[in-house]
Amino acid sequence: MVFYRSVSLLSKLRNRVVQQPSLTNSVRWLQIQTSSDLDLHSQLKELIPEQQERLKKIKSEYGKVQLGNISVDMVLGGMRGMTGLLWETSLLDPDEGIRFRGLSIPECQKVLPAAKPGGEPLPEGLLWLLLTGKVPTKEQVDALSKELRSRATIPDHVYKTIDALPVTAHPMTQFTTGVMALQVQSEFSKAYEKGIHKSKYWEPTYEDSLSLIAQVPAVAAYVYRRMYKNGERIPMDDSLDYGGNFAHMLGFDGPEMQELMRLYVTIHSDHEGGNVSAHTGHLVASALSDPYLSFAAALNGLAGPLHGLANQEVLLWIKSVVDECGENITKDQLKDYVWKTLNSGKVVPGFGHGVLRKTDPRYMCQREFALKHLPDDPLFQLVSKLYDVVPPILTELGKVKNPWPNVDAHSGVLLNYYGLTEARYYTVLFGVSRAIGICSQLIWDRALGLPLERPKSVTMEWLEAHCKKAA
Ligand code: NMX
Ligand code: MLT
Repeated sequence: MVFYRSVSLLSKLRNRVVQQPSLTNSVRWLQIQTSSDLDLHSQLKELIPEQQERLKKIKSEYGKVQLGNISVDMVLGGMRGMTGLLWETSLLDPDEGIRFRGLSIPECQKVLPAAKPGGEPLPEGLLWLLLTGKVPTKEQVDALSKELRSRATIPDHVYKTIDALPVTAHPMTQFTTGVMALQVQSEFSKAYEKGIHKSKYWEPTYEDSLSLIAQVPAVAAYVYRRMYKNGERIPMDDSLDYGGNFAHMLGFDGPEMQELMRLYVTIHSDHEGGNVSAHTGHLVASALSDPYLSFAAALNGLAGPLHGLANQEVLLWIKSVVDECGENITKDQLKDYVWKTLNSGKVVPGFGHGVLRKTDPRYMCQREFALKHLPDDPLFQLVSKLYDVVPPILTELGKVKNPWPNVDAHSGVLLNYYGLTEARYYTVLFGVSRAIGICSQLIWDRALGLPLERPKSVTMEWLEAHCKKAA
């Protein structure tokens, strides 16, 4: 059934490609596969030479084509708008939002296999899509779920390493420490020590990446259980998929929470290459640091309040609104609270974006989930009121480029509704999800032989002298 629905949507997508040439490059890959191609590794092996040739051709034919001019504003403004990275797995449009290998979130919800008819996409399906550019069948996704389960055992030293930290340490510190402890098993670093040929780098990177993706939910769940549930670990359930198992190991077995986790992990996985976590992972990996080292570095960027920590900040902020004004706060009271936040020199968490200029589609699909499953929840209603109240205020400030909500504005109230109320933990969930996007691209980084990243920096003195000369 999922298969036939997918075929019909794919044919609609292909028709659209004819009308929108900009989509051609990513969607041209889309195929429905036969259920006999169950092995992801051999699929990749087949795809890599073709993509290596493609990159070679781009370099030789278009190497000198200009992609834009770099202005002083860009250098001083956090490199906004400066195209400087190759990132194959997803592309962000400022107005339309993210596309994973050419597919928008609503399209992924339609074509990626689900745990139940009409359900949310399975993150393993997204991993397959990101790695191969192809929409997997349910059989392929089931095979990948099984493979991830087979790689998910956590060595005992990882728990002991986390246990060495105070239980009050921030969950992101504990999680990243666990990821660093996993690094001792890196196949890539062992192979490099033995002198592996560069043409083979992608193979141990693939091994490390799949193992890392398989293991992060159990490490993350341990951090949660250690901090909030007396350290009682819940073993994996072999009958469950990736997202369902993650919810289960955290201690949530309700079917709606499992569906939420599948959606959550899918939509947080990848957001093209320039965001702080993805860019950090990519940069560190460009030194041929293995996937564990690179992903741990990415997590440290995700732990910042302007990036992934914003999901924690949003729920804490919403709870502070409720503490001060109650759940039935009026829009006028809410406006006053927003101004109070801004006037105290803080940002309104969950609003704004470095690239997006409209409401984040990841916000919208979480809103749809809430409308379906928890329309009467008071905190969801508060989030809806914020959607009306905050954008005009941020617009009035006159400097905010995007007044609309981002992904983090919504996730907390959904998790809170199902009993995952500990806001300080939320960024860890984001981190688990981001392993899928960052590691998928890392495999391609090594397969395509992408070089060490090393942009040029300049001093203010250099800028002054250069600009005077140019004036
Ligand atoms: N509340 C208050 N001020 C804001 C906000 C906001 N939500 N968003 C932007 N501004 C300010 C920003 O601080 C800057 O002020 P100043 O010139 O005084 O330094 C000015 O508006 C211009 O910033 P922009 O160019 O609009 O945004 P930028 O690309 O620099 O930053 C964010 C993007 C996401 C860091 C920023 O919008 C923000 O701080 N948002 C709140 C935190 C947040 O939700 N982060 C999560 C992003 C998504 N994620 O998961 O990573
Ligand atoms: C992300 O998902 O990484 C955030 O939306 C931030 C970004 O894209 O810059």
